[in-house]
Amino acid sequence: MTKLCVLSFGTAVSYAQVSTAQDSIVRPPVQLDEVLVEGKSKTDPVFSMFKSEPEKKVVQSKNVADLFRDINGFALIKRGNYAIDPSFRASQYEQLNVQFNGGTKVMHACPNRMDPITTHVIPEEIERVEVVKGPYTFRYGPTFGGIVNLVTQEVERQEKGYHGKVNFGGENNGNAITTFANVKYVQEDLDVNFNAGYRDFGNYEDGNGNEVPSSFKSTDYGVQLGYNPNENQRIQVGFRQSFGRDVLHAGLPMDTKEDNSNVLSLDYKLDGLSGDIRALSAKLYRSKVDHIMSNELRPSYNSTEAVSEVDATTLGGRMELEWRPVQNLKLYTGIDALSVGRIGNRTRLVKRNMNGDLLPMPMEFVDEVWQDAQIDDYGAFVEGKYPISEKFLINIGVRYDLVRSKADAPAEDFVALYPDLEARTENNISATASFKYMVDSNLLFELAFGRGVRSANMIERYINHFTVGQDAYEYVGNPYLDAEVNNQFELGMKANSHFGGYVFNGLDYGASVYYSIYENYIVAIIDPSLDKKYMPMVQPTEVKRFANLDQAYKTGFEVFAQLDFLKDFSFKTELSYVYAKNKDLDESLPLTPPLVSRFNLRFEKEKMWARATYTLTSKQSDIASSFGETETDGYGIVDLSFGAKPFQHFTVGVAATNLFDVAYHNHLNFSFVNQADYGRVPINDPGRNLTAFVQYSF
Ligand SMILES: [Cu+2]
Repeated sequence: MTKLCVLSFGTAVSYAQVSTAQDSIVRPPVQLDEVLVEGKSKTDPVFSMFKSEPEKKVVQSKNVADLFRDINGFALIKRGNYAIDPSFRASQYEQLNVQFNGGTKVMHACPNRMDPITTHVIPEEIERVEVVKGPYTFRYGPTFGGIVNLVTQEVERQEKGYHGKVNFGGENNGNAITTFANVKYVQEDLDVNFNAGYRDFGNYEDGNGNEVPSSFKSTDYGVQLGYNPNENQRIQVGFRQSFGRDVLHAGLPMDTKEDNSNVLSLDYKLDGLSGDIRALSAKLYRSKVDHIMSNELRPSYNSTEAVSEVDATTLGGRMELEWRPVQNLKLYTGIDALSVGRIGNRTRLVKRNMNGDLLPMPMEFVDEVWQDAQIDDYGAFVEGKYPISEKFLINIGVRYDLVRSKADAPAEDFVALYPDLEARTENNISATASFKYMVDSNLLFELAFGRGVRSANMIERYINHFTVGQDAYEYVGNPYLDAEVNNQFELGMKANSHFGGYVFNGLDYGASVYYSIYENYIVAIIDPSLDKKYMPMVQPTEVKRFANLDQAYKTGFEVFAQLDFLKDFSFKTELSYVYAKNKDLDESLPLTPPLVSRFNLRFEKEKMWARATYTLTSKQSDIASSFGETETDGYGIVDLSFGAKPFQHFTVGVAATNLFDVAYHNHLNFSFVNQADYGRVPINDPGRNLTAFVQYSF
């Protein structure tokens, strides 16, 4: 009898699937997992959002900054125009779980983060940016501050046959050019996708007409092969390479000569099962980054020639099962692994003594940059979604991480500092519970708690007297750091209403408020017991060591409202604010962005679209003085863009960013370092930039 019930239930479910599938005429192919599923608010994690770039409405070639610019709550950490890291609600770097396509990671090789994950992809390739705003799901790896999933083109969703596009972009500020080509061939059981791009950016000028050393060249390509053995399975292999050349970093002591990366990934999905197990997905990947940087073009080259050659190898994978143990309970169980190994040295040729006199014989020194460090994380997770009632959904998840860390080639002075240095194992437990209350299809309330745990990264553990911060201090790692913990609470709502037959057609609005209690927050603090290793006479003469804070927290909110009017127009306003406090030092936590308000007027028709944005960034006076931060003035920036489809297959676009040529810098920008023409002042952002873009697609 029980069996029969299961059977008839199974039939009912598959019947339901068939009837929904009929709407789209053919059954959609199996899709690989992403963090969010469009239009499935019942399965998406709580407090998630995505930004998709409808490629037919494009007006300019993208850069990494553009991927995040319009997402409320995001800010950018810039070391120049190339090495740009996203920051979300004052969480950054490894505090954010940044990945490609539901789990692939590319870890940087450079101790100065000249090569973050965002530099190893063609921005035009990114079709969608998915965000989970806190530690509210642990299916995609350990998550402290949130998940950022960069989704490249999903070929399996595309129409059958040959497709492709070619585009060219030009920018007047910095004489930048970008080119990109894509060809794909999609069949029922087989698909191929090929991308290639080349970008050449010159130095940009700020609003005062000063040139900022920021030029770079990058060449990228990627191939992806998909095979669907039957309608329930998909296998996908991807390989991509990226070559950065001659990258100038205004805010770092050296420049990139070469940065080569490659990523190989293998994905498998088995879907549509009808027993207790409904789906299986698996992923394996390997990425490698080789990085060479030098100070050849910098003032310090006169006294010391320095070249660093560093490599990072990342290996990882995940396997997940989706279960339906009882009716309506969606249970996910899985394991994952992430292993990062880095090697490399800095070679210094000292040509002058401390008084500036030429040495008769230059002296060569070799410094260990990474001390052959390795960090492995093995995780297991269980997460369940259950509708308590039609409108009330609960999600509970737990995750365990075993983190192994070691340094195979520690420097002598590092061993002297940490005599008992050996491999270390940490056990981390993360957990989350959240609720969604769907009052009706137009009103949603969300409530969540998440405890996200992050073990220290390799810089925080093993860096040995390098200037890796935004300030000029030498930093020393601490292999015994406790993992930092984010206990985040969040409450939010989203609503929309549509009115027909009026001037105003619709109103969307939403807000969320959060509070994070941090345990063992990791920052670098001046340690009087340490002596400076390199150039001990040059200020600052103190040394910083990474340490755990006792008490710290952050709190903040995001609000948005969008009004649609006259059918084709919309006006959107967004606000994001975060306040962070380091109670131990009675100051803000570093890298806390100021209040940002954005006003956006948009016109959109099938063959023509335009947009005006006014972004008002407030003054930031809540600063982390111990981090070398200074107050940053507020500023307002106007951007305009216009695009059209004059003929079939062709899209053209023009845009003006920073229309009024305002000279400004964001609070999170790095300062100039080791530059002939600049003292240690924050790097200004680009002044007015006029861009043009053409795209042919078929
Ligand atoms: Cu570097």
